[in-house]
Amino acid sequence: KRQIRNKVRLLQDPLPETAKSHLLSKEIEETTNEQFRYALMGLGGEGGWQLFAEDGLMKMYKRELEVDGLVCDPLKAVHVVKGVTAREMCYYFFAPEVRYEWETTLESMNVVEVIEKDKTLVFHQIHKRVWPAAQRDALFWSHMEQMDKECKASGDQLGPPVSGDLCSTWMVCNKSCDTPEIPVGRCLRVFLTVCLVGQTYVVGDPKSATRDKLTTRITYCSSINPGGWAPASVLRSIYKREYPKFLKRFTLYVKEQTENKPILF
Ligand code: 18C
Repeated sequence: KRQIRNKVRLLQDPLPETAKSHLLSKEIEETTNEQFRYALMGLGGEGGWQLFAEDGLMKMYKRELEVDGLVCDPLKAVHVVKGVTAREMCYYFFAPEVRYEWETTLESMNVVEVIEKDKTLVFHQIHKRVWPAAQRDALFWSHMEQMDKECKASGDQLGPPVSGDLCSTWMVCNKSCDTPEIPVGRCLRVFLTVCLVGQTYVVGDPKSATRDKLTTRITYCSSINPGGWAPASVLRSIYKREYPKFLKRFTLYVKEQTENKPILF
């Protein structure tokens, strides 16, 4: 009898916010911590990372990987951006209000669940179609968190040396999920694991710092399974064009948005 009552409750009433957050919270915490360690891991050794794009301080690496004949090359990119903080970078990467302003692959984007306001959301996105492949959509949770505690434990630093002391670390982690149920329609659903880690270095006292004293080191990692047929050559050329375009556009966008605003540490 209780089982039936529970079923009725699940079908008729939305779960309270805390209960919903509980269902995914373990996966979110574990994936976020795992992606954080993965992001800060070096690029040398047996990882097999190949540099495929470079522009000033931005460097992008990939590993060639095919799963069931589909190109799923993992990507790791590092960049150094002056005048912005890690928290600002993460805020603009996470916030649905501004996504259309920097994300050029979008056709539509909706927040389909609020797990925790301003911290953990579930997004459904439909991306622009690339001929001759089918259009893609993505359903994923996105979680933003300050990572300072763990940062102290890691000695790894990717990219060129920067001046100042490390004073704050933030990250956003995005990962595909299968709830709430959103029909795929005519799209093929991609499976993604993406993270953006920012580490802010400050010269002098952070309390009195001006933007010229700030540098943020960014590490962006992405692993996308296209979820169905797509020609390898088309995919690799999209990859080569879209990732550098995204990171350059996004970092420039955050610089422009923040330059006349108070610093958000
Ligand atoms: O991380 C980024 N954005 C976040 C917020 O949107 C989020 C999104 C992840 C992107 C999912 C990619 C979905 C497929 C995209 C289709 C390609 C559209 C190209 C349109 C060109 C006009 O984490 C920034 C993401 C930067 C995206 C770079 C492109 C990734 C290419 C991956 C290819 C896999 C999809 C297969 C498409 C098949 C086409 C032949």
